[in-house]
Amino acid sequence: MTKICIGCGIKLQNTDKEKLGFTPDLNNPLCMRCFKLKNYGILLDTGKIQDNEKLLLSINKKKGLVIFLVDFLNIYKEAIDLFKNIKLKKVLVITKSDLIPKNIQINVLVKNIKDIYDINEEIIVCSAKTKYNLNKIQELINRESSILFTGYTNMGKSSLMNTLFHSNITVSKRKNTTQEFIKKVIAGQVIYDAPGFINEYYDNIPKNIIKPLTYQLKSKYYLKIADINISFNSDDNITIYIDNNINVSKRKILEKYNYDIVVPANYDIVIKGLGFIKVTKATYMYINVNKKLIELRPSIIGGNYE
Ligand SMILES: Nc1nc2c(ncn2[C@@H]2O[C@H](COP(=O)(O)OP(=O)(O)OP(=O)(O)O)[C@@H](O)[C@H]2O)c(=O)[nH]1
Ligand SMILES: [Mg+2]
Repeated sequence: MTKICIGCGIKLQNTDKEKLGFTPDLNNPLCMRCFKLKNYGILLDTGKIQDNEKLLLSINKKKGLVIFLVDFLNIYKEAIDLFKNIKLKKVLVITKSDLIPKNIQINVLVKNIKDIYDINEEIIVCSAKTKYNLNKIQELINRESSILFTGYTNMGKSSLMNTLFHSNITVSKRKNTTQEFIKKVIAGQVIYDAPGFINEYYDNIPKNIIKPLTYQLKSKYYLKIADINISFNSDDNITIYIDNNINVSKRKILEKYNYDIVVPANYDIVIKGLGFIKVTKATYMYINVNKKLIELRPSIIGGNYE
């Protein structure tokens, strides 16, 4: 009988150390990759890279309710488009609510996201870590015979599965942790954890609540955020929502940039995978990252929508 790794869903094998699914003993519940990831945080192998199109097709072939996860810092058009491309009954879950700054009103945030991205489905904000609102997720689940958790990699699908169903799926800050669909049958109910969709954006997982950083910018200054240089042509207060472990510094005179764009008042500049910057006054922005990594949107934090 085929044995499956309980950590990532891959087929176990004891013949080739170099290949995925290896374990020296087929009686082990975990493949070597999960064993090392879980116990030592060591990544032996990046794992199978998912094909987003195929993944979407297999999800759309399933039945029941889809729970699509996205965290507060990773809300951007591609993620929402992916959600919209799911043909089954679905809810959008904003996870890791423990990271959301205290000044943000959750109901305002949800309303803004619905309006800006034109979402008709229910949105639930929750945290696997603090268990905030997990009762709401549980209520939805109780009404269904089949449930599937999906979303981009690292959004916390497996963490939520583990908290809700006391399962032992491998969770890590590395991309692609879950390798295959993991099926659980609990009291006749079928529950799937899915491998994450992949992207090539920044990859950052904050550990603690985000403290917004406000800067009073003068046009001759620029900000260095991780490896990103960004400057504006107006004097304004901007607020940055990113992991507070990322270095942010104010510097003089921006030498190089490769993208410039007009940013309307009360807009967010989303840096995909990292977070976003809210500007209050209309401005011109100069930035040294690839255009693909940037999205502009009306601010999800108050602003016009307050
Ligand atoms: N602060 C916080 N971190 C969380 C929460 N849920 C998950 N995480 C962290 O997010 C990271 C990714 O979690 P996973 O559960 O492995 O994410 P996944 O969506 O299953 O990822 P893939 O299997 O790669 O698709 C880990 O570092 C978790 O500790 C949460 O509610 N709060
Ligand atoms: Mg997972």
